[in-house]
Amino acid sequence: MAEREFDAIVVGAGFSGLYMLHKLRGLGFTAKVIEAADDVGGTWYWNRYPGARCDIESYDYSYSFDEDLQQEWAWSERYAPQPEILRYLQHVAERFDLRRDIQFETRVERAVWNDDAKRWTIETDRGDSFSARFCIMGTGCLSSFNRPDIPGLDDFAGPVYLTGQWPHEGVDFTGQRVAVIGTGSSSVQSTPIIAKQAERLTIFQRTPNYVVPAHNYAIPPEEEQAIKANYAQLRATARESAVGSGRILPRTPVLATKLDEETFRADMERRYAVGGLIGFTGAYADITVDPAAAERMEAFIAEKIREGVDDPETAEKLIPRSHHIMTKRLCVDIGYYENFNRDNVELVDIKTTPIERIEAHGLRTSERFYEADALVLATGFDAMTGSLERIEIRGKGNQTLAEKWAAGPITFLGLMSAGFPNLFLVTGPGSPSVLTNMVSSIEQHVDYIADVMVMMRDRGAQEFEPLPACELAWVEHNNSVAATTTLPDANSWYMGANIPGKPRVMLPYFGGFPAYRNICDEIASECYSGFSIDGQATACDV
Ligand code: NA7
Repeated sequence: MAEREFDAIVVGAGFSGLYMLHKLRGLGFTAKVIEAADDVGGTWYWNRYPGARCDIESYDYSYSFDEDLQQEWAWSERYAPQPEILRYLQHVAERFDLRRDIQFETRVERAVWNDDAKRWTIETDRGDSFSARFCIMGTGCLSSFNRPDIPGLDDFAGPVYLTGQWPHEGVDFTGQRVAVIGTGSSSVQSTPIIAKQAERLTIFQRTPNYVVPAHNYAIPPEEEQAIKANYAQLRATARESAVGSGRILPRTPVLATKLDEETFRADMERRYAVGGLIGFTGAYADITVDPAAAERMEAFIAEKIREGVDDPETAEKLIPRSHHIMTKRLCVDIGYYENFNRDNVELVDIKTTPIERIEAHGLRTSERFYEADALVLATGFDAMTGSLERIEIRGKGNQTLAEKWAAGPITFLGLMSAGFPNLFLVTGPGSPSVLTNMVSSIEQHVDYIADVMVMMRDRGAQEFEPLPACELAWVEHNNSVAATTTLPDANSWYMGANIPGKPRVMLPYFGGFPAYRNICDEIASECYSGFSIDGQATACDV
């Protein structure tokens, strides 16, 4: 079969793939994006469950690369709902005429490195074969859905909905008894809306999460104008923020453990009033390193739960006890706790009374049977590595990426893996990605990848990859940074602990966005030290 040739094949047409395509075109590279869905959007195409919205503020969670775009686009709410983010990405695709280089409804099945030609051959489920010097994975960090292996799941007679693959026509739960499994962000966002429709809603909780209020609102014109007048400042703040956000509430300069009770409470109330990730992330320097600091914050949240939930038994079930705050991603809610005050909502603690089996008309726990007409799985994702390992990516020596990563992902900077030349991972494992505003991280990676490609073109080089010793040093550095925190103790998707059999390693880099960016920039300024070009460790000879 004739191969179609490009400088780059980009996999995925979400935030990463769209910007990558635009960037490459601007630099004179030929590129094609392959996308499994029938439209752009990535995460925001698939996650259409009721209440789906971003937990980063809308003016932050948007591209910064084009001044006219950021000035012209108006976000309606503090936290943009999924349909609006999808419309934004559709607008971007049209504005920059991106669709003509995107092949939709096509899944990349295989990417094989040809060491003679120094090119990738990329094959799809439609029988296409593309040849490209570079293969760029914009496959997303939370895109491989985790369908849990619960006995009897296939016996359920009613519809089974996955939050991450929600039907595009929507779902009407009116008059139905609905069971939801999972209590992460997707459940926290969707269940208050499902409860308003359903006759009965039963939420099956394995682990309660820390949930903070969104305090969402419609953005008034004065606020929009003020943000846009200072957009450059907001973006600069984002670049210097540990989590890549421009509107983060600054860190309290005193450790949580050192504040007297009155000051601590006042500070937490102030943060609670702001709400969202921006109110709490990085609030105190000791929060992720000293369990005593975390416990102070946790006690405050527990009080809020007890205040907000009428039934004391339900409130106690909702208070997290098995992990420290911030060791899993905080959930940002609109009406989650109040939802449990409704007569038609029930919480089942499946840690105490596990689901034994799913039957045709409901779920049987060790305690009793719960009838259900519809089942919602809000059970998360095989995060960061899942979508990469599901593609057969074969590098040098015919090794697959999944084989190389059998004991956990090995990358340099979360960008590349040795033995897989010219294969770039946008926000791959080992980069800060999911611990940041994803759009900030995506833009940083896309710009970096494009710079490498320009450098290669200028040098007439064909092959770029990390040195094995350097990537191992990076993995060690990532692990040692994580080891200074309480994060490795939690059964989180950051640790791969939500997927049975997945190696337990810290997936994102916890060193913070500015530190990470500085390391990347320093490496680039040293002619990409830590990488090899055409088989030679790099040297500043051009
Ligand atoms: P999450 O946050 O991974 O939540 C998944 C939930 O599903 C969580 O409560 C899990 O419990 C639960 N789960 C997973 N597998 C099972 C099984 N087998 N049985 C019972 N319960 C299960 O995914 P979300 O989609 O909500 O959010 C993902 C990210 O998207 C979020 O962090 C934001 O960044 C946006 P567990 O906690 O593992 O005990």
